[in-house]
Amino acid sequence: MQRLPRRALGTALAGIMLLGTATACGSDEKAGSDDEVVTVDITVKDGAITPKGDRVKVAAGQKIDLVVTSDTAGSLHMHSDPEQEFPYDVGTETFPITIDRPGVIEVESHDPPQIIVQLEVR
Ligand SMILES: [Cu+2]
Repeated sequence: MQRLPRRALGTALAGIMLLGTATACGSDEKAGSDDEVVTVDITVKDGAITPKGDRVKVAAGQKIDLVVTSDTAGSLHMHSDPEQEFPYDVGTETFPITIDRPGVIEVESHDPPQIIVQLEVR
């Protein structure tokens, strides 16, 4: 007659332990800032480009999306090593880039001549 209650208690304890394990797993989420993508929005409209030389801080190796929305075709020029050019068309285009070395990298336009953003890489 005593065996039945003991089994019931064992089952109840096992159930609590399973619940504890599930909760621990569910709360194990990481938020790493270096894994985040930095988005730089660039607008070309009526011959004017914005931003006009803003500094954007990024980490070396961080993913950066240059998102260009333009009403005319043109190209961006990035003064990295090697230099890179990003031709864009009318509409919105995304250029994913990463910069491995610390320093200040300028993204500019040559027509009209203008520094758009300075990527401060640390
Ligand atoms: Cu240039």
